[in-house]
Amino acid sequence: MTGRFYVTTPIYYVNGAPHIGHAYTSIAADIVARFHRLCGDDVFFLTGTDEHGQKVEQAAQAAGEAPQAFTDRISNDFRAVADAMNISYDDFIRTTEPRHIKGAQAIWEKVAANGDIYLGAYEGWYALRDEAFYNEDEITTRPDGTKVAPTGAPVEWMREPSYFFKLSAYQDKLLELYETHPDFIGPVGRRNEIVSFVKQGLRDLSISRTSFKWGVPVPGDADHVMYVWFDALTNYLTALGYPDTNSPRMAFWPANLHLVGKDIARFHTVYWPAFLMAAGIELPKMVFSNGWWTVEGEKMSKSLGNVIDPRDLVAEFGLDAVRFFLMREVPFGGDSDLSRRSLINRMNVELANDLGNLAQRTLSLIARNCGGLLPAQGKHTEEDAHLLGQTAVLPDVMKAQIARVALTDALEEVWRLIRACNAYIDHQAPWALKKTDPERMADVLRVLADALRAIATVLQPYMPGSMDRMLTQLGVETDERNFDALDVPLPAGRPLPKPEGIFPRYVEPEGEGAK
Ligand code: ME8
Repeated sequence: MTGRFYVTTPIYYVNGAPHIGHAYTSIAADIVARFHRLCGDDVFFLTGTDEHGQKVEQAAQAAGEAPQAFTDRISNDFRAVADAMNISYDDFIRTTEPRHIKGAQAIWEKVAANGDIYLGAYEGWYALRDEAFYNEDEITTRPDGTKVAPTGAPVEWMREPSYFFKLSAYQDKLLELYETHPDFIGPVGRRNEIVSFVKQGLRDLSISRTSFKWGVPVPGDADHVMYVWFDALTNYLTALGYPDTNSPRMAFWPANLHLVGKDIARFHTVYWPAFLMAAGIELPKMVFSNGWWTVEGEKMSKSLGNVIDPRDLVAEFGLDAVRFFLMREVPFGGDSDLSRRSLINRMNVELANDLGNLAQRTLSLIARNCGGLLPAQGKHTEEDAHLLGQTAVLPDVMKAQIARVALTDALEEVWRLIRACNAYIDHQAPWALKKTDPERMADVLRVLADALRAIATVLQPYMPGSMDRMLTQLGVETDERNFDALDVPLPAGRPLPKPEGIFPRYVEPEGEGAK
């Protein structure tokens, strides 16, 4: 069954340069989007940049630029990274765009009309770095007297007039949501964390600021700008054309999947659904959070100088190897470490050896021994049938994994089949059959070509460029590359192009072996 599918990435703050962590969430969302397109779904895939708030205002000041010029520049860089990583977004929203500002204000007005916004004064511990207030019991004092939030960000006592959102009124409704929609928060560890956070009680949320100007003006009160999270979260609706309910894109609401980092799960699973309930708008189906990357065992930070620009990794290792590594290294949802050694190891073992060699061996035997023409499907032995059976169920097995955002488990399923193919080719030894039983050799090669076609088809979302090349070498036309097409065997005798290696082994440049 096909349908609509709406998937989003967080919109990234423009107060710093894009790095591998941002690219990670975007690649994951891209895989989900591409996967659904292959299934025949009508997909809308949104990414963008979050451009308001005091942090951005200060970053612009530090760079000696006007805020809009500053955000234009950094936002363009985020877009360039998305393009460099082959992220197939359908729209790129910027929160400084008029369409967003108008929509964010409309949502505010809806929430206000529901009686859930009131004017008060805010006093509390505020961490500028996190753009968040913290409770007294969350604050610790360092030996030098600085008070810090659990994130390590310094906090200061703030008092200012502020509009509040009646979050406290939504505690029970949120708990009911988590209870009745167990898939709303993933993975399950994060879900438990959020449930116990909400059970501890929710306080009303300050949602406006008067201390700076770089934000969306609060409708009807020009002294206030919206708290950046109220503004930012609404992007998922404003990009669809909200409040214009006639906008064709509005058909994509509610979103099927918000992919976010674990650091912002709370904003998406507590505040966002509460705002939507207050505005009388349907809730997204799922918020799934990914873990965090460290680099060679260390937290990425400007002061350590280990912040990785994904473009540098791509320049050295190639785009698809990087996309593959990021999804393969650790079960999606968990924390992970980016280590050069591990990346090279996976490139050489899993891409070059397991998959690359399998394709190369099969295709070069077809080129050499079958005149470069795809052999016909032959009589199947028990072993053939077993491998082809495993091949036939692969798309459905993957669909089930992708539905629960198990992006790494899905890859593991593909590698299980790749390993089975390698065992099969070694056992059948088609190279030895050329003299003894050429008919059987052709049958074996066709079984492998069919398995490889399925493998390359389902791997397209992960490694679009390389799988495009592999499918071309397997003689698969562009309109034969979706999941439905797998049910139709390729005609025998189709000429295949000359095989060329797809995944070269990575060899350390001279003198760098010890790195
Ligand atoms: O939070 N490992 O923007 P942001 C993995 N503007 N993922 C990482 C990461 C790391 N080391 N570092 C960042 C914001 N990320 C808000 C979002 S949404 C309405 C507003 C990823 O630029 C991860 O997905 O700080 C995280 O949630 C996101 O980048 C935060 O990006």
